[in-house]
Amino acid sequence: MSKTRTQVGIVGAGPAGLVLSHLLHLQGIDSLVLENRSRQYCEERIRAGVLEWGTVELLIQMGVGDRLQREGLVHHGIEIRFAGRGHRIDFKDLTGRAITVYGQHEVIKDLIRARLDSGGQIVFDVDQVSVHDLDTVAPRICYSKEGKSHEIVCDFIAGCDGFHGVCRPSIPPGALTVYERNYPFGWLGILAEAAPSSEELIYAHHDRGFALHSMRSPLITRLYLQCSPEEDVANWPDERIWKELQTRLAGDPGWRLNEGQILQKGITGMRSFVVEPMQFGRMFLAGDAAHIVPPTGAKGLNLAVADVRVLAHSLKDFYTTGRADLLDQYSATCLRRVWRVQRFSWWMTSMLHRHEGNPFDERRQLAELDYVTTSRAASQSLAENYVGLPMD
Ligand code: RFL
Ligand code: PHB
Repeated sequence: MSKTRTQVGIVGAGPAGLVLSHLLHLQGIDSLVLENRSRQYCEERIRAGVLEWGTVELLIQMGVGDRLQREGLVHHGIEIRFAGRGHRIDFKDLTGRAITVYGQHEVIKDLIRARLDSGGQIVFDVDQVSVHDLDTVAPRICYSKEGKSHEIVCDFIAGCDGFHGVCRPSIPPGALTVYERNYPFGWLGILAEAAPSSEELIYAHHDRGFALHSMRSPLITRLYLQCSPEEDVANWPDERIWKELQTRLAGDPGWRLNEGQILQKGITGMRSFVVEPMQFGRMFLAGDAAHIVPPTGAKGLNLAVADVRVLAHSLKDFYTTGRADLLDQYSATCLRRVWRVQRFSWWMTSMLHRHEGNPFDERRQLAELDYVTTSRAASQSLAENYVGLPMD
C-alpha cells in the first residue's frame, strides 16, 4: 500500500471539489482530488447551465473565467409563460445584475485544465474510496487504482462527492439530521441541435405540465418537460417530445420552437434535501453531498460553489492563525444560504409545476403567477434570488 500526505483530501471532481482545490492552491494550501469517474466522463456530463453573477465573479477572480467571458451567454432576464402569454422578468432593471448561461461541463473543463496546468493533483478512475479517523487530527482516505491500494493522510477531508457519494454515509448514524422532501414529478431533459428559439430562458406553466426552454450555445438548445418521476425514457420517442414541447411552450402568435436532432435524453427526479450539520470531526461536506435542490431555481451548482468559497476561506484562516473559529462556523454559515436557496427552489418548483388535484390550488397557482409577473415587488423578489443572493 502506498501512503501519501496532503493538507486537504478532496473526494469528488465536480464543481465543489475542483473549485475548492483551486481556491486552496491560490492560498498556498496543498490538496489532492480523488474522482471515481474518468476525466472524459466528468468533462462531458451534461448538467447545470445557469451561473449566478457571484459564481461568475469568483471564477474570474480565480483566473478560470477567460473562456466563460468569451463564450458564456449573458442574460438580463427570463420569461415566465402561462395561459399562453409570456411575461419578462427584467433582472437588469430589478437588480442591476445578470446571469450567465454556460454549461457545467464547460466549467469543469476549465477547472480541470487550470488545476493540472498549475501542478494540481487529480486522480481519476479511482475505486473503493473510503474515509477514516474523521474525528481525529489525521483523517485518512483509502482508495484503489488499477488494483493497487493507496492511503492519504490529511489534516482535513472535504466530502465533495455529490448526493450518491461515500462521505456523507460514512458519518455515524445519529450525528446528522436529514430534512427532505420529494416531489411527485421529474424532468425529462434533452439537448438538441437547434438554435434557441428565444434569447432568454422560458419557464412555462401549462395544464399539461411545466416546460423549460434553455440553451448551451447559439446552436444548441436545452429543453425540459415535467414528467412522472418513474417515467421510462423509452416512452418518449423524439416526435412525442417535440409535440409536447410545442404544446407546452406555445406562446404569442407567430412564436414557434425550433426543432432539431436530439443529441441526448435523460430523466431526473426532483427532491429537496439538507443534512445538518455539514461537518463531522475533520470532514466537511460541500455541494450536493450535503444538499439537493430541485432544478427549477437553477441553484445546485451555484450553491456548491458558495459552500466551498466559505470552506476555502475558513481553511486559510486556520492555516494562517492556527484558530478553528471559522471552521467551527462553516456549517452554520453555509446553512443560512442553503435554506434561503431551498426556499426559493421549492417556491419556483411549486409555482410552475402541474400538481394533481385540488381546483383551489390550481386557481391559487395562477394568481401567484399573475402576481409575480405584474407586481414590481414580487418580480424583484424572484429576480434577486435568481441572479443570486450576495455572498456573506
Ligand atoms: P457533483 O457535480 O455531483 O460532483 C460529485 C463528484 O464526485 C464524484 N464521486 C466520487 N468520487 C470519488 N469517490 C466516490 N465514491 C465518488 N462518488 C461520487 C462524482 O463522479 C462527481 O464527479 O457534485 P457537486 O460538485 O456538489 O456539484 C453539484 C452540481 O453538480 C449540481 O448541484 C448541479 O448540476 C445541479 N443542477 C443545476 N445547478 C445549477 O446551479 N444551475 C442549473 O441550471 C442546474 N441545472 C442541475 C441542473 C442538475 C441536473 N441534474 C442532472 C441532477 C439540471 C439538471 C438536469
Ligand atoms: C439548464 O440550462 O440546464 C437549466 C436552466 C435553468 C434551470 C435548470 C436547468 O432552472
